Amino acid sequence: MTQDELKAAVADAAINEIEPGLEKGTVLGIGTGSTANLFIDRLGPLRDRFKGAVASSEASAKRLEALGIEVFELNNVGTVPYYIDGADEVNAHLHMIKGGGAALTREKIVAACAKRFICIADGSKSVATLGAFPLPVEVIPMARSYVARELVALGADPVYRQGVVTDNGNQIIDCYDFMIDDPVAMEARINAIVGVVTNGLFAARGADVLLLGRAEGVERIT
Ligand code: ABF
Repeated sequence: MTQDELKAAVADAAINEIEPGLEKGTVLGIGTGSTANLFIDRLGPLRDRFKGAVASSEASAKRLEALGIEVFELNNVGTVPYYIDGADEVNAHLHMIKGGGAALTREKIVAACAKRFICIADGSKSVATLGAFPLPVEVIPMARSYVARELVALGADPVYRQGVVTDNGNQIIDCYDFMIDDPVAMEARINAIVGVVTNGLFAARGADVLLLGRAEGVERIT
């Protein structure tokens, strides 16, 4: 199977996971990226079965609206029963690196408001130790150099992601050569640097369910 076919398989599996719980008043939390896009596309035909969605990016909001799915502001919704999103890497504890698409902060906020986080990923995203994928850190622009120096002190090789402005008007630093043995501690440590908005470690609040696409089928890990 190709990577795209594996992504499609986990998007189907996520629909199966949430469909029994859909009610007229349900507002879903929806992520960002190519795997999340395949999930969004499958929600279109179900749009009359639930109320709408909260999106973790402007791009996902547009895609949802194009399918006739109403997009709500998180502040007007409170909690969502499910947050469905992809990942750049995921380990056996369902800790993740996210933010390759620069949407990490909104993703983390919607995830924080979700009763269940369903991570959908093809098998290539499964790793023993997080960090081969460069860890994104969203920073307030004027703090970029300071934060980069602090990241060097933590052992990372920080690289400014040129030309990228987040939906929040901030910048992204990617941390290379940074294998992460304790994702919960490192997430907190990086977030404590002044000028960091958030980092792409999703460990303090990891996923509750991982739907992992493998050639032999979709593995469901909790
Ligand atoms: C979002 O999309 C991000 O957190 C992650 O960076 C990315 C995964 O993208 P894809 O599904 O395209 O691999 O979930």
